[in-house]
Amino acid sequence: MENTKLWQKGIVYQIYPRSFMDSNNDGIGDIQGIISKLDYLKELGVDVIWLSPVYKSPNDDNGYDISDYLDINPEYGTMKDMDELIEKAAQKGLHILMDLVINHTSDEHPWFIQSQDSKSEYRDYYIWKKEPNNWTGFFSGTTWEKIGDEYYLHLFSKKQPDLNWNNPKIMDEVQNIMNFWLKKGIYGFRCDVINIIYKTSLEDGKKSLVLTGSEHYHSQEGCHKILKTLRSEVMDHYDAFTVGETVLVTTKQANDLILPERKELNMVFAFEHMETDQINNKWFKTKFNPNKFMKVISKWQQEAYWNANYLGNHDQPRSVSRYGDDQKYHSESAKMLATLNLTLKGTPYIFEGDEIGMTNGDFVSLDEYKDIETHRINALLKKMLFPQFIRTKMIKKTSRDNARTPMQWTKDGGFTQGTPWLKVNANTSTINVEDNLKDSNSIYSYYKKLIQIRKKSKTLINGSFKPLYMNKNIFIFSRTLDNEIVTTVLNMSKKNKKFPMMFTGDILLSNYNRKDLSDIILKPYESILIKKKVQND
Ligand code: ISL
Ligand code: CA
Repeated sequence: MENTKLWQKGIVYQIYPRSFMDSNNDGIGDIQGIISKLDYLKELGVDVIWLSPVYKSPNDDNGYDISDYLDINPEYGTMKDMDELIEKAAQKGLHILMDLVINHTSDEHPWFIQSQDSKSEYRDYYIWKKEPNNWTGFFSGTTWEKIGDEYYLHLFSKKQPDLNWNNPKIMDEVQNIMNFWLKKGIYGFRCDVINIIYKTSLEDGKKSLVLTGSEHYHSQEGCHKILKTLRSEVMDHYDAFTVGETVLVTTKQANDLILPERKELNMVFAFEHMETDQINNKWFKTKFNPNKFMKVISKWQQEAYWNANYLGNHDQPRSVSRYGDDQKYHSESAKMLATLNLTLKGTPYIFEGDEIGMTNGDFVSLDEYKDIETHRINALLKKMLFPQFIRTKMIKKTSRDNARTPMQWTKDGGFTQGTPWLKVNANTSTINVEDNLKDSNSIYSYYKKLIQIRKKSKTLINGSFKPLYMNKNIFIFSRTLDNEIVTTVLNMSKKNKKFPMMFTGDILLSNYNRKDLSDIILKPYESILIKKKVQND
């Protein structure tokens, strides 16, 4: 416990700046808005704030298309505001984790503008080719855009040209960016799609329904070399950490990135548990199957050296809508999911609004969505002759805008006095921070208690993980350290369920305020946390 780092035992809270709090009523969240809510975050028990990009950007992908890494998007504020945020956070014992997007820049970055001249020294900052290959992108469709007589690669939108990491100058540029921010006292980086930044070859890929060509850039040796250099040349000189966003990784590929002896990243966000309710890609969702889900979670708990535990983020539907019940058992299932996420082994990540059980958006028509990925997918499905009512249904379930609706502070919203950039969910009238703060039985109050329990528990921070039961939508696992066992019991369904095992011990927390373990029925979405001391024989 003594030598456990803050990034292992702390609670990380992700803020999507555009949607968190608007201080100047232009309908867009901003840095001063975040500053005004630092006490709220401290009170919840947050230690680290992961800030989705606030750098200068044309907002084609809401900031994941950066045009100046060393300046702030004026919609969010100024560098002075950013310095104030870092300083005021530090005064409150909060740390800032920045989002580092180094697979690509915006096409409005000066590097790319100059790179369009084939004779420019910046030409090789990007990947240009006479003829496109057959790779397909993350937002569907082609990954090559023609300027002049050559094409440039973009695995995401055409306004997000991929950087050429075969060019050593990129390493210098990125180290400069990282040092600039670390010298300001930030606590590290969430590294966007970090395991696809090195392209070993531009050969055609094996035809596949999803990401043709990924075998040429996914988890390549060249990427490991880059990460080792960034670690030794930059990160190791600061009290800071990195969490990689690593699409499509296995536990082995994750360990190759995070084992201490690899000296690359400290942890990674995996996606396997996010892909249990889909057929080959996220737009074709299947009915959520808790048994499948818990088996994947349990595998990662036992095989990955360390886990970044999360149930949602700015790219995923809201976890209570997807894995719980945002209607009848809204409160119970939100608390059950919190208990899952905050008692697993690894660093817990909470996405803004999950602490009050915010749900998927209440979008009605397709033109209410703002996300570029959603519009690209809609256009593709339309071309594939999917009728509008099917497209609307698919997008309603999966669009990233579900997670990007403005934070619900009060009954009438409280995010802005202006017109919000994205529609505020009408259920803010009943799901909002103001009401949650006043109610000792609210989802927020449960999160707060759970965070306090976790932060005080060496067993939950450092204990081993052991699955005890994973069947019939019931997930039971234990965490053990020395002579203490903490057991998590979760009914991940809306049905009453018979306890499949007998337990004794002290109830640390229950989302039904259960007083003892004699009643052998688990209620819908019931979660129980039980602590027991065992005599070491
Ligand atoms: O949407 C997704 C979740 O299933 C992924 O395909 C996601 O686009 C992918 O994980 C990469 O996400 C990251 O990089 C993108 C950006 O749009 C996402 O917001 C960011 O999280 C490009 O920078
Ligand atoms: Ca604003």
